[in-house]
This record gives sequence, C-alpha cells and structure tokens, in this order.
Amino acid sequence: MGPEAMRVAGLLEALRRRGIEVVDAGNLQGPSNPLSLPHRGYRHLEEVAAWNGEVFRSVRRALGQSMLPILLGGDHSLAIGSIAAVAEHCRVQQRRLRVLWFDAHADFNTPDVSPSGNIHGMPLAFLFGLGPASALDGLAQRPVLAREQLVQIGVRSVDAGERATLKRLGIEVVDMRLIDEIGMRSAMELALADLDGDTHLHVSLDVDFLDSDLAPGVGTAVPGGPTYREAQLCMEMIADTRMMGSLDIVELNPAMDQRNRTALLAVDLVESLFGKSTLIRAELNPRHSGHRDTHHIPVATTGRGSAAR
Ligand SMILES: [Mn+2]
Repeated sequence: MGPEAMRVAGLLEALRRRGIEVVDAGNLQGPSNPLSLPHRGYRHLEEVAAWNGEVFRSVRRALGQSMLPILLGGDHSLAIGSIAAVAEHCRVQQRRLRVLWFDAHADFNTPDVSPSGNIHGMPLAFLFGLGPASALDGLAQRPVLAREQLVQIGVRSVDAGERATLKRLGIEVVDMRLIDEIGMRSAMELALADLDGDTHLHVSLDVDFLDSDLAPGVGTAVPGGPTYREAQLCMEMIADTRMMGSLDIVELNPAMDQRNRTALLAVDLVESLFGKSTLIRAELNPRHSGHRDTHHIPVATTGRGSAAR
C-alpha cells in the first residue's frame, strides 16, 4: 500500500512540476507473504530474496539507462537489492558510493540477536556480509558495502547486539543525541564530508526517521525524531550537493496513517531532495545560493506492491 499512497499523494506530479521527466515503472511482482515463523533465524528469507532479485534487476536497469531510480516501499529489506544494484553500478562505472541511511533504527540485526527474525531489521547486516550467502546469490559481490560508504542518520533505537556490531565495524552513526548536541546542519555536514565530484549518493529514507508525531504512518514508530524543519534541512543539503543518484523511500504504512499525511510529508521531502527550496532561495536571495539551474534527471519510480494486487 505504501507505493500507492505516495502516488495518491502526488509524487509523480510533484516531480514533473519541477521540470523532471518521470517514468512510473509500476509495481514489481513477487511471492506473497506466507506469514510463517522464523526458519534458522530468518523470516521469509526465500521470499525476501526473490523480491530483492526483482528490485536488483529493476534498479540496475534504471541506472543503466542513466535514470535516477526511486524505489517505493514496502519494508526496508528491499534496500538489500536496491543498494546491491547501486553498488554494482558504481563498481562498473568506477564511481565512489556513499549511502545516507535515514532511520530511527540501526537495521543491523543478525539472527543470533533478533528474536523476531524479521529481515526488515537486518538489511544493513546483509549488505555488510553478515547475512546468509544465498541472499544476493549471483547478483552482487559480498560484502556489498564497506564501512566508509555508509552514514546512519537519526538513529534512536539500537538493540544491544546491534550496538556491538556497529562498534566492531566502526560504522559512522549520526544519532539523535549528536543531532541534539551539534544541530542538524553540522550533523549533515559530517554526513556529507569529503564527497568528491565523482560520488554517487544513495539516499535510503525510512519514513520512521521522522518524529512519530509528524509521521504516524509507519511500521515501527519511534518518538524523539527530527522535526519537520530538521528533516527538510537534511533533504535541502543533499539537494545542494546535486549528487543524489538513487533513492529508496520505505516503511510507509498507510494502515497506520491519518488521512495520508505521512505520504504527503514523504512527497514533500522528495521535492526538497530535488531542489524545491533551493530554487526558492535562489530566486529570493541569489547571494545565498550556489545552485540556480534546475535538475533535469529522468526518474524511474518503482513500487514494490504485493503479489495480491
Ligand atoms: Mn529501516
């Protein structure tokens, strides 16, 4: 339902209003949710792997056509296929990759510490080679990501086991405590430090990154997240780099939402990622803006709908 809610909230029209050419590639198809118990510590590993195969091929295709893929979810496990595709693309093109992971959760669970076995709490563990070898079979090199390619932003819910993994791997975590202490602007400057002109920025936006009062329509809401303006500033600072090459928006759950407000907010943030406020600023006060021309990047959107649709 998440992709449909963002379409209803006007995602495509909003991007087209910005002068961007948008192609809606429709919903991917995959196996239905068997609602079974964990098997060897994973819930629905086979189904998640099948979906991620579809995601991988779809994202690679879009990148291969010089488009900027926007993947609509759906839970965060789809980042496994999406980021694997982006990493393969960057490897072939010999471009640097940086993943900005906006999320209330660390998403670094492993079966030994996750009681639920839900893979949507594990995508980063999979991408760092801590998942089963079968997950990306034949699709991408393992591990997909290395330490210096990831920054996590907005984290405020970390399990004890995850904490140990984050520490061991030396992951850069811009958690809410740091954002409180140094402010969002400085936090984002850290996250965007040492990008060179050849960096592909991948934005993985879990909607539960936002404060739960702002964005109730998510799978696992956590209070104490960024305000509306702080979230907008993140997106605007990314837009200013003009380096975003791919985007995932995940965990939007319309069944938990109020009058589609979370989907509308997600669309609002995407507009900022594509330079909405940057342009307003340039028109009103050119001295404060380095970038005045519009983006003209064709965008492919892909919903990950359910097989029942
Ligand atoms: Mn997540």
